[in-house]
Amino acid sequence: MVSSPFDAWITNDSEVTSLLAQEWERETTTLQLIASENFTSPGVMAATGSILTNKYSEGYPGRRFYGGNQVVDEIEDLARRRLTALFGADHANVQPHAGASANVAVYTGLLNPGDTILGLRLDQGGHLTHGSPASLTSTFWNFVSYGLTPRSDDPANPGELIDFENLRELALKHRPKLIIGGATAYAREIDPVPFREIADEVGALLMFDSAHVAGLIAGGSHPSPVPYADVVTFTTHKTLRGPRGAAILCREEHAKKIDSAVFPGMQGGPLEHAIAARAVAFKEAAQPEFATYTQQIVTNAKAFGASLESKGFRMVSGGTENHMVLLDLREYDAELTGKVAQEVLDRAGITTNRNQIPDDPRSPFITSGIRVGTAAQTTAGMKEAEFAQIADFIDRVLRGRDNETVVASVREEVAALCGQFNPYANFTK
Ligand code: DSN
Repeated sequence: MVSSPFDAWITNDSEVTSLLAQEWERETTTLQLIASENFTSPGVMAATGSILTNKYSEGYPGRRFYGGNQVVDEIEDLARRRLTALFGADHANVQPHAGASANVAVYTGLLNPGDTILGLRLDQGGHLTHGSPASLTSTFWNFVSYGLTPRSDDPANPGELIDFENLRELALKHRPKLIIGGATAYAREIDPVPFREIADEVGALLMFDSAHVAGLIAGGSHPSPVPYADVVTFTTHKTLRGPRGAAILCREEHAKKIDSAVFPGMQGGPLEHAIAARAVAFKEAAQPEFATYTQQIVTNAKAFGASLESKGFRMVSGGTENHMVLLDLREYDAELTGKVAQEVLDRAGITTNRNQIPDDPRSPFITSGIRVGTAAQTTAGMKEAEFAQIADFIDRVLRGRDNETVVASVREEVAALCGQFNPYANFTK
C-alpha cells in the first residue's frame, strides 16, 4: 500500500491513516480527468494542514472579533495583496469557503431579494447558483436563463456558443439588476466585452463566475473579465491549482458590501489555514512557469479533443479553447449514457464526470455526455502524446465495456502511464 507523506502525523488513528493512503494511491495510479480538479503543490497541502486550523478570526485584518490574530492578519493581508496583484483587481475577499457561497455573497451584497438575475441555464453549461431551480438561489432571486446558439453542422460555425442575441433580448425585456457571465461546462473562450456592453445598455451590474478558468486567466491563456466586470468570483482549486475554497474580486465601490455579505452576512470564522494555502497558490500562479503550464493545459485539451473526435466522439461547441472537452456521446453510441460511461471508465482507472449536454433529453443523473479536463494530468507532466493515448484508452474501454478483460487490461496500462507521471514522485517523508 502506498503511504502519503502526512501519515506520520496521524499517530493514533489507523482507520483514517489507511483511508488517506488509499486515496493517495487512487490519485497517483489512476487518471484524474475531472475538469474542476487539480493536483496542488506540497506547499499548498502543507499550509492546508497547518496550525492555522486552530484559530478563530471572525472579521477582517485589523478588525477581528477575537484576540490573537496578529499573525492571521498578516496571512490574510498577504493573500489579498497577492490576489489583487495577480489579477489587477481593486479589491479581494479571500474568505468564501466555496464557489457557491461566493456567488450567494455577491447576490446578497449587491441585490435585494426578488431582484432579477440573468444567468446561463444549467444544461447549457451554467452553474447551479446561476439560477437552477434545484439551488436555493432561485428561491431568493428571480432568475431568467439565457442559452447557447443552436447546434449546426457547419464546421466554420458549429453553434452551441453563448447566444448574445438571446442574452440581449432577455436583458432588454426583463431589465435584470445583475448579469452573470461564466460557466462550468463550456469549452470555448468567453469574451467579457459583449457582456459589459449589454449590462451597460440595461443598467445592470456584471458578475463573472470564472471558477473554471481562473488559472488560465492568471496565466494569460484566457481573456480576463476583471477590467469589465463589477465582480469576479472563482474557486481556487480548479485551474488555479490552489486549495479547495473561493475568492471574490471587485471594484472598490463594491468592496464594503461584498465584505459585509461574506462576513457577517454568510459565514462566521474564515478558514485561515485554507487562506494561507491560497496565498501559497497565488504566489505560484504569479511565476512565469505557471503561464507555461496554462498554455500546455490548453494545448493538451485541443490535442485530446482532436484525438477523441477521431474516435467518433462529438465535441459540444465544435471544439475547445480552454481546459475541458464536453463530449456528446450520442453519435459515438446512441445507447451509451454519461452515467454508464463514467462508471465503466472509473473501473478502468479513468476518472471523469457525467455531464448534461445542451438540451439533453436525459436527466442530470443519467446524461448524454461526459466532461473531461486536462488541468490535473498536465500538472503531472503529461503532454499531447499522453492525451492521445488517453483518448485511445477511453475509446477501448467504452467499446469494450461489457468485456472485463478489456477494462482490466486498460486499467493496467493506465497505472503504467500514471507511474511515469506521478505529480508527487519527489515527495519525501
Ligand atoms: N462542481 C464544480 C464543477 O465540477 O464544475 C462546479 O461547482
